[in-house]
Amino acid sequence: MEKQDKIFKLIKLELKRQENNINLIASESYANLNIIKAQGSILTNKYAEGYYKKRYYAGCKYIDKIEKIAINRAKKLFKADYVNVQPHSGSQANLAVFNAILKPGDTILSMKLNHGGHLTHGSKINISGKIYKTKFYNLNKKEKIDYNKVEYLSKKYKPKLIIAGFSSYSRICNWKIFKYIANLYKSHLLIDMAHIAGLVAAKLYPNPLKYAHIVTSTTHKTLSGPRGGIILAKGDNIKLYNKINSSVFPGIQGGPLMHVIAAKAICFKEALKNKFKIYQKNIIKNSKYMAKIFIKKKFKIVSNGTDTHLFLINLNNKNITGIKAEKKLSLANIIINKNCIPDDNKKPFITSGIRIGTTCITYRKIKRKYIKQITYSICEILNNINNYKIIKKNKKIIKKICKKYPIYNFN
Ligand code: DSN
Repeated sequence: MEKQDKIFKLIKLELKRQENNINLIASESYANLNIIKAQGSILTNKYAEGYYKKRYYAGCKYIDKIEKIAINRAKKLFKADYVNVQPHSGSQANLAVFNAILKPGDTILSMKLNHGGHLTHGSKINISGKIYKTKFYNLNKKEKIDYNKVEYLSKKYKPKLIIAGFSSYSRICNWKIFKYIANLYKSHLLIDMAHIAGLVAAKLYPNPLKYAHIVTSTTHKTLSGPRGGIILAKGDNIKLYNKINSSVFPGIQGGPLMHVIAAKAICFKEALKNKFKIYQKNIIKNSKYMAKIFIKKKFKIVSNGTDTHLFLINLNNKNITGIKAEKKLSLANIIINKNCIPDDNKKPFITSGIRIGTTCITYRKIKRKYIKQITYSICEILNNINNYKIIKKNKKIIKKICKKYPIYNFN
């Protein structure tokens, strides 16, 4: 008998790791088994470059149907008039939009990376910052978006594109103001809702489709689908939508990943259900609850709280770096990520903060008393960062909670 590829052994070990750890990474989620089934299906065999009924390959009869269903479900879910489900990731979705509406050297205005923005929004170390000029707005002293600065920079630099959206901002963003500023200075407005797409789908965060010319997203964060990207818009700007379609293919991508598009379709259907709304509501409830405990225990929360699935802890008053916190917590099976805080004086690989997200613990339906325990464990470890006895004690507690709340219930 042929020996099984060791990759399968590693997948099993990764499953065990996921089951035995409390995951508080704000950009991750667990996809349900139907999504995983579609993503692991024979659809991976099929080339389908092009779009519905206009493909560069034969044999796309069922592929066309699948992509159409995915698009229609996404339209219904987000109240969109235009959807492209082909971007392989959120980064590809953003790049496709830039490629459709900007010329090299044009100016983008976006949120500063260490104030909560994203690499693909014009950072120097990303292709977006190499092709386009970028100006950055920031948070104000209260650690909320400085809309005056957005206006000031828009007036000064007349950016061709303004980007709203973030990967570590915990508050409700006022899309209306962004729209007002974009209209005033004749900029395109792109809203990247990757982190909050699930909350938007559940109507718990203002829908950016009403305000932006174009919206991009991933499908695997709060939305809890397969890894991938989407582009959406509202209105009848067919010229713009055609430009975006050609920018995705043949502009920056080749064949769409049809197994992922099928999984996206399943995810959109799930997100239309009432139980998804309850799930998203609980994500926010749990996030607010944890943030409150941290504040009570004298931890400093950036923006002084949260309206969403995530929040940042500024560890400067505890004299710990983000990387140290990340490492020590992971020894107790608690997985978080180090994260820059506004105007961090430490490098992104060290950082002065950590980011906490509650999508995964909510998916596991972990009860409040255990969420309290997880938060207490984090506080105890961070307050006794070099005490291995405390780490060991909490690891036991965390493993028990994980066992009580399995993710997949495989046997
Ligand atoms: N890397 C993701 C995050 O962690 O927020 C965004 O792409």
